[in-house]
Amino acid sequence: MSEFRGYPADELVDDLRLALVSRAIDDREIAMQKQSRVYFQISGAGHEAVGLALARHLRAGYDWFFPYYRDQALVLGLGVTPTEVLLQAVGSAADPSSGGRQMPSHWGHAARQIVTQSSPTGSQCIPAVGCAEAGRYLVRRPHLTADRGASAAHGDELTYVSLGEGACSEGEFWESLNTACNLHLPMLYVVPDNGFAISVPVTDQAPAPVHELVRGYRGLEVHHLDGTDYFGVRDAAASIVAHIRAGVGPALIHADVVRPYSHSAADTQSKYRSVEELAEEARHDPIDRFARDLVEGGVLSEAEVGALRDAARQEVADAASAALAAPRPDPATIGDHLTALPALPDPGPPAVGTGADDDDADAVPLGEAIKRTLHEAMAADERIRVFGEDVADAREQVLAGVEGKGGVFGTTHGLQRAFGQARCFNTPLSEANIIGRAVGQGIRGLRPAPEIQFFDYIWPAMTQLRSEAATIRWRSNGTFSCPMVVRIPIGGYLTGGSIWHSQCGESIFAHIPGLSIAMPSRARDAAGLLRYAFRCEDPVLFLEHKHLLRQPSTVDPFPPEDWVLPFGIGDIRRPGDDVTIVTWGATVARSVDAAELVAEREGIEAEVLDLRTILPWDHDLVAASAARTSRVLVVHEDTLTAGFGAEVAAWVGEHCFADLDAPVRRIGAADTPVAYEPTLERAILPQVDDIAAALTDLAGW
Ligand SMILES: Cc1ncc(C[n+]2csc(CCOP(=O)(O)OP(=O)(O)O)c2C)c(N)n1
Ligand SMILES: [Mg+2]
Repeated sequence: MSEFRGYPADELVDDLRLALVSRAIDDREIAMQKQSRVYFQISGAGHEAVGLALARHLRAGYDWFFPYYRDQALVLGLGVTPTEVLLQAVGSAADPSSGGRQMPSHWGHAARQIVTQSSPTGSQCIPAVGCAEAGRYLVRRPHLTADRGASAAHGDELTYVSLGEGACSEGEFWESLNTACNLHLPMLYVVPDNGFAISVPVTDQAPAPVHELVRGYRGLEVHHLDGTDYFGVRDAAASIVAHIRAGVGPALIHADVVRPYSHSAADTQSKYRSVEELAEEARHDPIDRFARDLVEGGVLSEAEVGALRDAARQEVADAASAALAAPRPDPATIGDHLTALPALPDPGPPAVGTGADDDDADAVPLGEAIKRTLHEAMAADERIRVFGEDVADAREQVLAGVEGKGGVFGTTHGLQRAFGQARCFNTPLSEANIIGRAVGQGIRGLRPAPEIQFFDYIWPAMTQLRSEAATIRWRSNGTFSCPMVVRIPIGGYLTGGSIWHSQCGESIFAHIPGLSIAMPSRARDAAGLLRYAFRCEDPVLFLEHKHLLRQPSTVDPFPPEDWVLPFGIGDIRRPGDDVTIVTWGATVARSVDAAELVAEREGIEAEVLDLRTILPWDHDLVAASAARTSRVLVVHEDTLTAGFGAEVAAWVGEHCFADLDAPVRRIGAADTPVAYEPTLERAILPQVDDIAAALTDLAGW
């Protein structure tokens, strides 16, 4: 028989074969885990039919994929081999998805555009949105693919994302739907519903099935399917996928499936599911049903199904042997692929001058320097897109008659007017949405520049920053990266800023491998560092101190366009031989003032070092200064306990001990939030007098 139910018989047989291979991989991994040759296991059992039926409508290396860990059959359908799957399970260096860094079933395959997967349930949804919108942007700008290394885009490509019914309780799923529907993005959401999230039944997740819950999302095509029925899914998916490829908008498939195996190797489902329930579920196994359909339809005999099953087991056994024989990762490589910062020389001071110069017609404060640099960078590189809350100027229909908003601090003013709404646009009020979309766009080779309106409100984006953006290069063993320049107004000294508009907290991000963090204190450096940030292939947090945006202490001649300041190069803001102050951000000017005060009052000459970037930071500059002064004071605005000063102090203690004549001192904010009333704010944040007193004390040792 050459055809059955409208499909070529060889395709059907091949899909049954892949389903059996997928199940055989689960069984083999479980056995290998018992032998300690695999260190974790999570199965795709019960989800095979839906994955393979969908794979027939999807195109590896053309569409983009953000799968869930139970999508083993789907990725096999997309051409990932059993050996590749098992290379990850055994943790081999040859594992194409992570080189032994990620646990099994964390898919990733660059050539097939299967994007490296993380573990937080639901966090894949918003990057998938970013990927889809990047495709729309790139298909209109093919020169960015040809000349700038962005990924190729196709007018009818789609982005696949899947998640379990349990993960649908995560807010990021809903935040992603907002944008998928609002922008009519070509996205296929697949929710295989096996009734459980580990042991939690779906009835504990939500008041209604997900296909009912999403009804308010205008423009979302919603389907509820039996995910154990290969033919039903394959039939329905034809028109669903055609709808998406036609550009009409996103679709969601809610597919009922089963979970014949426990959640993972760490779970025993007989602890919370009855014998009868499990037996009933076994009767709905999608592979048995598929095989039965093919036998009843005369495509295969029972014996042929048996032979396919045996062959699948043998193929997987051979793949397991190959995986076990493959090379182990080298512990010396653990630090590879964290970031790949471009190597550029220290440019020294710019030719136009180095100090504050209010008379210079081209002298600008920090905020203006950032704004100008954004204009300059966007004019030079069409991959850059600026987005966030309030960053646009105004609706296009009123733009000609109004001044334009351009951010709550005016830093992005005029970008929409100059470059159009495709390049500078507002987002929903959702920080995870902002950063997650940047992740997806960065993966496609764009240079997203998302803005978080206030550092105080960055926390909803923490999963996207820490678990997605910062880990993508490392977890994919260098196969994927997600460049982005996240601009974030930060800090206090605002007189009235209070808890919710004064937070610092850069130390929290300094604890995240994979990020870079810049925190300039003057206009010149802001321009040079921002230019460098846009040359980076990895996520950068660009911290713009709110108090400094218009401060005279930050004013510099605007440096020429080729003055690019690499990260990790500190600056001597005031030379001195008696005490070294290590600082950054808003406490640089306060430290310089304190140094002047004690110089005049007591003849103590303090050297003030501005780190300018804290990840990476300039160890050499600090060590050289400490060797001369023998006394080190670290000053920062962030709260004292576990502030970044603790890191600097510990490093100096460890590496410069022989040079020191006094203990390393630290000054930071009181370990409290920042208060609203000005005398309270002053008492909480480090002041010039606090720094001066510490200098006097240190110089006396
Ligand atoms: C944010 C987050 N919380 C918790 C976990 C631990 N965890 C892993 S899988 C899982 C259940 C997911 O259930 P569901 O989405 O229904 O997918 P299924 O395993 O049933 O396919 C949980 C709680 C996680 N990985 N991420
Ligand atoms: Mg589930």
